[in-house]
Amino acid sequence: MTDCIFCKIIAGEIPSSQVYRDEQATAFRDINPAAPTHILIVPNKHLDSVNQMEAADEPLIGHLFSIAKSLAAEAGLTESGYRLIVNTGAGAGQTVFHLHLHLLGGKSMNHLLG
Ligand code: DGP
Repeated sequence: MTDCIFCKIIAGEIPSSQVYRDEQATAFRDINPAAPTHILIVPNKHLDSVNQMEAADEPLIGHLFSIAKSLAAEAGLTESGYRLIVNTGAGAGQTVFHLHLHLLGGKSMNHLLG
């Protein structure tokens, strides 16, 4: 999508602190980190949100979680813990409408969501 900021990051048109890339997905550091480790893991193909995913996207979405697991391990978070968040819809706090998985860790987090 031409007006999607994450599509532009994936295309290299907007700089980002990229930490992972493969044929299906890209991961980069959040511009406004909410924790010492705050990485966004995004599919390279545009999906507005989970609402737009179809059954055929299940392997892709699962792949995002596998990347999150690996990046969490690289960041030393496997034992200390980390949080994965997928905001879906403006009412849930989604501000960028390109599906993304937040990987947050490196600080103590409360059980309840804010
Ligand atoms: P959400 O609220 O779930 O849609 O999260 C969107 C996140 O995207 C938010 O934490 C800030 C981040 N973000 C927005 N614009 C940019 C950008 O241009 N670069 C990077 N690296 N992150 C961005």
